[in-house]
Formats: sequence, C-alpha cells, structure tokens
Amino acid sequence: MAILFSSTCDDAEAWRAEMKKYLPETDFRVWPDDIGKVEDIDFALVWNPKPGELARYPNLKAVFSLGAGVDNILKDADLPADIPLARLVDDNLSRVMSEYVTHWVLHFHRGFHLFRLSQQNGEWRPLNPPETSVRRVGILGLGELGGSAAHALSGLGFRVAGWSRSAKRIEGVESFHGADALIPFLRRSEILVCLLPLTPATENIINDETLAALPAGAFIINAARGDLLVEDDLLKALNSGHIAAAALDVFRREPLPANHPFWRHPKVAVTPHCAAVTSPSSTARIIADNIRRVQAGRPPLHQADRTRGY
Ligand code: NDP
Ligand code: OXD
Repeated sequence: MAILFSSTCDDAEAWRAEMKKYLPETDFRVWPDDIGKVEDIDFALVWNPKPGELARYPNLKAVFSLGAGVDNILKDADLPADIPLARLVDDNLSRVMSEYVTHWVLHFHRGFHLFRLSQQNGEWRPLNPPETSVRRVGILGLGELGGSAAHALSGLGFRVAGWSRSAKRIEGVESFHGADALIPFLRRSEILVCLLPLTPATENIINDETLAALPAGAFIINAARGDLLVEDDLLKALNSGHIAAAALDVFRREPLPANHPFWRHPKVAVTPHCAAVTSPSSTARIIADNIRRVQAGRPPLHQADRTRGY
C-alpha cells in the first residue's frame, strides 16, 4: 500500500514516523519529490493540495484531509468526483479549539481587552463584569468544534446558543437553525464565535448586515476561515464602536500581510491560524483506522458532502 502525503505546512517526517506506527507496511511518499509511480498511490493525506494533483493517481481510493476544513481540497475543480473525501474529526482537536474559544470568550467577558488599554495609559480602572449566567454567547456552526466549544462554555455558566443547518440537542445550549433563524440568533449574541465551514452558502456571512444585527458593543471571535468575514465591514463596525473588539485567527490572506490594518488596530487581537492545529501524534491513529476501513471495503468515516461543501 502506498500513501501520498502532500501539505503546504505539515511536517512530513513527523507524519511518516507516526503513520508507520499504525500502518507499518505502508510506503509513505511525499509530494512533490518522492511520489514514485502514480499508479502505486492508494490513499492521499493532504492539506492545500496543488489543484489538479489528485486527478493524477489512477488507483486512488480515498482522500484524507489533514485538517477539519476541506474547503482547501474542494476548491480543486479537477478533484476526482467518485473518490471519497474524509474530514478530520479528532477529540483532541475539538478540545484544543475549545481552549482557544474559551480563552477569548473569558477575555472579552471579563474586560481584559480594556485592562490592556488601561495599563498602556497607566490607569487603574477596575471593572465589575456581569455573571456568566447573563452573558449571551452565540456560536455560528454547532458541529464537531462548535458543539464542543458550546458544551465547554455552557459548563462555565454562559447562556449559550448555536446556529446550524439542522436543529441540535446539546444540554444547556439553545439551538437556532436554518437561514431564517440567523438574524434572531445574532440579535441575542453578545459574544459571537464563528466555527462554520467555508462553503458557497457561508462565504462572507459576517458582513455589514449581520454585524448590524448583533447587539451594540458585541464581540467577534473568528476561528474558522477568513473568507467568512468581510474584513472592511468589520473594520467599519469596530471604528464606529458597534463592535467592541475582535479576536481573529484566520484571514482572507494568510499570512496576514504586513500592512493589513488588523495588525495595529487597538480593538483587534490577531493569532496566526493556530486555534487548533492538527497533531500527528493524536491524529495518525484515527486516519490509519479510517484507511483500514476503506481497505476492508467500507466507506470512510466523516465523509465530506460535496454538494454541501463540508
Ligand atoms: P463540522 O462540519 O463538524 O460542523 C460545521 C457546522 O456548521 C455544522 O453544525 C453545520 O450544520 C454548520 N453549517 C454548515 N453550513 C451551514 C449553513 N449554511 N448554515 C448554517 N449552519 C451551517 O465542522 P467542524 O466543527 O469540524 O469545523 C468547522 C470549521 O472550523 C472547519 O471547516 C474549519 O474551517 C475551521 N477550523 C479552523 C481551525 C483553526 O485552527 N483556525 C482548526 C480546525 C478547523 P449541521 O450540523 O446542521 O450540518
Ligand atoms: C483545519 C485548520 O481546518 O487547521 O483543521 O484550519
């Protein structure tokens, strides 16, 4: 069996070592220099593959994403239509994302963004934040990551709601679903967390109109994809004061260009697309088990639905 590994940012040698533990018989080939014969390749592990690349392997049986998002793979117009594409679902990834989201929700809830400014001005300004039970957090996307973050925040006592395509039942979390529920969901969300996949239906979903639906003084946390957010619309809302502050992990262009206004904006915290980074040591076994399923003639778990785009 031969596996093609192709990623623009993951460490191929770390992955080779981990995959060997679970699939010792595997021939691990690394794009672009060590592919061997294209006919040999049975499976592909990819992040941001070169468009057209995956169409070159006539015996490819399944593609496994090295990340939870598959937008970077589905954008390839030549992606073979009949080959299953599996998303990455890993409890460790969900836990790490929940840490990121919880950090920023607590940061804004407790006013640490204001303490940072006070310190810069040498001002002693204590604050008395509301209790978590009256703070309304809204999570766009209640899937693997959004569901786990909602559970964690609800455990801290926040009033949590989530928005998804289909209705959800998560203890302590109010479920809004479908396009008609978006504006009512936003109206009640003082801290908005975005954990939606990037699809044609979600691109630019955080824009002038949806930002205006949030309560005055709301906060935004985007840990999903940069193209979900219209950056100029957010800048306008921050500058007018309608949005109090934002924590952004993902951007339309990454790395964020040096002259981008987000870098120096006093109300924006930037992190470099690291909210939840895939770890080969926790994920290799999950992907290896999924490869074994396909070898046994079964469809892989967590298959992306190409018509929905996630
Ligand atoms: P899932 O597929 O498990 O969940 C997606 C959620 O979004 C589901 O609840 C889904 O609804 C909802 N959704 C999708 N489309 C719509 C729509 N049109 N209207 C309403 N709801 C919609 O994805 P994950 O939770 O695993 O991952 C989410 C995203 O997080 C990834 O796609 C990726 O972009 C991003 N990510 C970012 C990372 C980072 O480091 N910054 C790390 C990992 C992921 P339903 O449940 O009804 O299908
Ligand atoms: C992912 C990511 O989708 O890291 O997993 O962005």
